[in-house]
Amino acid sequence: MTKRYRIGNPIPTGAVVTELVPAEGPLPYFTADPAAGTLALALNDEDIVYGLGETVRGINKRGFIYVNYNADNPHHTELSRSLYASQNFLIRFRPGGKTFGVYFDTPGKITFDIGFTDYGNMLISFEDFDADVYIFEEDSLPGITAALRRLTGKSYVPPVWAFGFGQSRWGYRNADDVRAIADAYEKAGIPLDMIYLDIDYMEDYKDFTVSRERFPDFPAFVSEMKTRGIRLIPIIDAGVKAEPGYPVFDEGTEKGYFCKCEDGSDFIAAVWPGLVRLPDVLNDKARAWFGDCYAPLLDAGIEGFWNDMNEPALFYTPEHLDEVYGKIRDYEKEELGIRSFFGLLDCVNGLSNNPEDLRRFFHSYDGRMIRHDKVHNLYGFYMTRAAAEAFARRGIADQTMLFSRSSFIGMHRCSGLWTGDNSAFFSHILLNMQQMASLSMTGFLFAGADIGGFGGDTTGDLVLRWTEFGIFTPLFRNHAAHNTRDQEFFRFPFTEAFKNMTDLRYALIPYLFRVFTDAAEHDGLYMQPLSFLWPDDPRARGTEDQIMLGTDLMLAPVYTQNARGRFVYLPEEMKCLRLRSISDFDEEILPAGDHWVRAELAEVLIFMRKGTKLPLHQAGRHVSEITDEIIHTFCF
Ligand code: MIG
Repeated sequence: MTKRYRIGNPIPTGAVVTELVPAEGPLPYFTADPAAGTLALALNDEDIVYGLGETVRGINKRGFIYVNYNADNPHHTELSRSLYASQNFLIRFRPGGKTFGVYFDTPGKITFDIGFTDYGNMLISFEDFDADVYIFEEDSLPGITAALRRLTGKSYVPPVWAFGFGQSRWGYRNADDVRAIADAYEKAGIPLDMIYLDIDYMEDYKDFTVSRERFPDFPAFVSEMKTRGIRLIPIIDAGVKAEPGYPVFDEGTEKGYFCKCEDGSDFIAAVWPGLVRLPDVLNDKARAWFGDCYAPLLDAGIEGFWNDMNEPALFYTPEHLDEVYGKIRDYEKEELGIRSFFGLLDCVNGLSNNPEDLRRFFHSYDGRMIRHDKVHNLYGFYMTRAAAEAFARRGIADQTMLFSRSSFIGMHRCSGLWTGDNSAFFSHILLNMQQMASLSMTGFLFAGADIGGFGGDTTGDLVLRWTEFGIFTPLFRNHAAHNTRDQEFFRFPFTEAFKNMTDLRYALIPYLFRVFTDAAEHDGLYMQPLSFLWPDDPRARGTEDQIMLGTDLMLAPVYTQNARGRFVYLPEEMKCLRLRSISDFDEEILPAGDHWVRAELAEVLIFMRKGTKLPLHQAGRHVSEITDEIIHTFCF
């Protein structure tokens, strides 16, 4: 059963699709302190807290403090409280007791102190104490996540080719760079369905433009690549370059579709294109207009997009820059002591993504002008919704792949996400796995991380180990930042192993896509923690580095360097597959309990539950070449 309780007068978010009449009586479970703007919940020794989607740390969120306030955080570590997404959903899992879920429907900042200050207490603080609070009471953990989905809508299903492998890199500059990548993959015999175009494809970083110099005949190039079985996936940024004569800027300005300052003038910020305006995607008309701006790229044959910088990320605002210059001049007047040196450093470092800047602009939303920080967490969702709605108007929503960096519950209906700028850390393989579980809980099934790591110089073994997990994530993309070491699969001495893993992915796509569409259709999970299936097994409840794919397979990725295997806990008897390729593997039935399982660098582990059939299909170098023919079926 799901009940709604209203606190104050929340600004609508668009997350909920099933309207419920607010329940009578006080909010259960929590102790509210309206003066402090907090809700408190006691946690006992056994309690586990799940949810929050894309956040750092474990699947069990207990013991840390998270701030849901979407943030561009390219250097995130275990200490980062905010990432690109806000999924305000939690489950208090009380083994043997009353378990419930809760969703806080409000577009502003929320702080979740989940036993960080006091391990026995969860304290949720709202910047504005206005929210619709939904309480889910069901008799299982998957029942609770299904109830969230009934409230907020079914999950997005991309076209099947979106399950193919995509190669990306910030640094492919022109058509020849892209051709060279396609050639190298072809030569290595590694399947490839997509090459991503990062910001350098644009003319001066202007959204919806393509550089004529670097892509002389773009539509012809799109179709040339398509003939080779490869789709080009361009990036779209939130900021629109301020340049008279650029139609998107001119039209948006003329129609008043950009975010405004308090005095009614257009808000100005700076991102890659230099000075930009932000489309007011929260406004229905502006959103329809911005969505229609994708048309020229669709007309050129593009069938998929990734939306970036939509927290929104702001390098600086001219207004704040002036203040900083002023302060620097003040510092200049005195002799620079160590204190003032750090003051100076802070004030310069505070230029980007400054919280003050988020209070400088307004949206025309819900029939009034609303200051951005009050609805901050909605921006990425609504930018992406702009595109999805435009695709729906064209009748191509189900043929178009769409995913976004920033997100909020509700966006799961029309788009997927990637988890933003991770790093070439082995620990980020583990983070990827843990985030996948939490994201599935909140309805985001089409998700994945930058395989190999976005920031930093990766190593070949890291890319391979990460790929051995990535072949199971719906979004399967290798991506890296500019000025980092090349990390395409063909760059490393063990190219063969990458080919084998990617071939395995393709042979598994029919199975994986079926698990995915089943989860989407029945409000289930694509990946889930072991406790969702074995809630009464204390060892399964504590397992943070193994994950269920659907309900029948268990994954236990290797996420430490130089490991030649790992410990695995089996809640029941399972069949362990150790695969080097689609035709080279061994199988072993293992009893319930603890095992050290060998997994050499080029080997991936899959554990099957009893009664499972896992088919490998005849595949090729593209998703379109996968046939109904089954080359092998693993059975247990
Ligand atoms: O300021 O477009 O997360 O995937 O390669 C960085 C360049 C902007 C951030 C994205 C990343 C992308 C990069 N972008």
